[in-house]
Amino acid sequence: MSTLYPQNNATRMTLDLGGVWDFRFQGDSAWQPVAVPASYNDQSPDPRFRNAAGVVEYRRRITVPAGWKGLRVFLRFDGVAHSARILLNGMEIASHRGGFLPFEVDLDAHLQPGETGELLVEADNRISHRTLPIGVEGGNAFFGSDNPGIPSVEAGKQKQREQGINLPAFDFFNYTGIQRPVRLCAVPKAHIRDITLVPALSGEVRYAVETSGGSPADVRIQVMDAESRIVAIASGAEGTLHIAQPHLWEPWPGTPYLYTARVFFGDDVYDQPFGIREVRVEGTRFLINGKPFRFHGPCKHEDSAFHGRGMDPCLNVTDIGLYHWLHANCFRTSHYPYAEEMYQLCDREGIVIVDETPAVGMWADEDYGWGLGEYHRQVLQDMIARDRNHPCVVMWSLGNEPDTDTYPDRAYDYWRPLYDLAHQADPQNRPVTLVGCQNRYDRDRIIRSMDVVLINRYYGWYNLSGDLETAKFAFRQELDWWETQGKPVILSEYGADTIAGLHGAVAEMFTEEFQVAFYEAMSECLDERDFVIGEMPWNFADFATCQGPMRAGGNRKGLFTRDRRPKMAAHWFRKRWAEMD
Ligand code: BDP
Repeated sequence: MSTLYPQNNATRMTLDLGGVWDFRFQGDSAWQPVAVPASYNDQSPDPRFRNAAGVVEYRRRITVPAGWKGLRVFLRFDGVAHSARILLNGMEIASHRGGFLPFEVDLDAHLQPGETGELLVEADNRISHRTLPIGVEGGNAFFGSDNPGIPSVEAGKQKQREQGINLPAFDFFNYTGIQRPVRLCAVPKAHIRDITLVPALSGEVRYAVETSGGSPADVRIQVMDAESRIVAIASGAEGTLHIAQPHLWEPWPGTPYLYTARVFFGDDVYDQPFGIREVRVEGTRFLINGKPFRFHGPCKHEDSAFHGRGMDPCLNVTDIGLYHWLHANCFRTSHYPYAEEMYQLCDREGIVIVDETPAVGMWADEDYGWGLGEYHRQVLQDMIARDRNHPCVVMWSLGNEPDTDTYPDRAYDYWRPLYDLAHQADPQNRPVTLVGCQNRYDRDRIIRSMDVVLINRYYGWYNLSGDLETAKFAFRQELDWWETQGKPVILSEYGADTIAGLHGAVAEMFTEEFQVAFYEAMSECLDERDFVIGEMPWNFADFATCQGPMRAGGNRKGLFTRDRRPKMAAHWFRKRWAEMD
């Protein structure tokens, strides 16, 4: 399939199929309304919307415009979680595994211009040891110690398993459904399939264009600057463009200058935005355009009221506005690739992204024996293919917090080929990482072998709880060890659950004062170390999780509440990061 984001222009057309669709749980007879794109889970008070595991059905009618004769017509799904089967007039025409990356469904053989058909999308929200993210059956999935060994509790867990209950092995609500846009698209029969751009600071841009039909030699390409002036031209399917006195794409607060590569091929045309910037690791430095870059910005989730994980441009713009307000310059797409519109916005706004696969929950996978590898490779390749032209993406994350220390050699053998694959698959050869959880860092082999070491740490919260002086002592001890490794390190998660409005003259856990004290303590340790090149507090905003004894209405580690009101810690970071600009 083509990885190009759908475009409307002189030769390409898209019809947005967003709106209210018919919806039902498979096996039900009645249909009810559900909005697309959005997670369905919060759209009804019926508890099945939040809890049921299995297949749901979405239905609507689609008509291919009569004027689209002679074109290639297809559907483009930006993300259906976690897997989808697509039926037209009762016949299966496609299926797709994985909820966070796009897929296309060709309609040419099924629906002619002028014809109408019934489109049915089956979405399956079940998660297991064979999906990414990972699910487990029964018990208290994310919150480990659920009274193991007690006969009556074990009997209860067995009963849950028999009921097919599946629970996330990860700490965010298992939002699902048609969460991203669906479009009906038309492109010329002979068309541009793919565009790869590899810019260098000199202004040389290597390019490759993949085409379908026609003769690839007929490709022409024009680069336009931000004022739409043509600054370079070339022809042929592969080659090099030369831009004189190039403007660089710089992270915020610099200028994230964007060029557009306009590609012509027969009747087709496609505008691919790009930025000129280089990313490199040198010693313990992370260089963007040759200058040391310090990452500072909270990790995110795609999460909000009503929409769940649904793509919401208003929310994206609001969030990135708050990143500017915070003087933040980055985030990690914890714990899955986000909707493409967010990367477009970050290209434009100069916010740097660490792009992560949905490989989360693999702490339950300590022996790596479930045969996920092939699928994991596919997801990694698809993510890189989708996102490789974005200047905002500066690093790939293979996954979050797998178990890497129970069997360090097996973990190494599982993750190292993925690391190599990421380097091979990315024409820009960005640095690659795997995010490590708080484990036996002295036993683990794989995390320390990454280009940049990303570690999640909860000193003072999950361990040494509330005792920030000792937390600092312990964290410093670990940092002493990392210092001997000679790698750049980013603290990629650290945080404290905080109930907005809960205060205390003494800074105790869950108060806003404690959250500030926690970040003060951790920052003190970070600021002493040159090899620490970034800090990514957990999390930007409070977010929904599955139920559990440690989650009061979700995860409360946000610097902002779920409706994006700043807690004291947001103000604290705003001051700290303003000084780093
Ligand atoms: C880390 C996970 C993250 C959780 C966080 C927490 O990477 O997904 O939400 O802990 O417990 O282990 O708040």
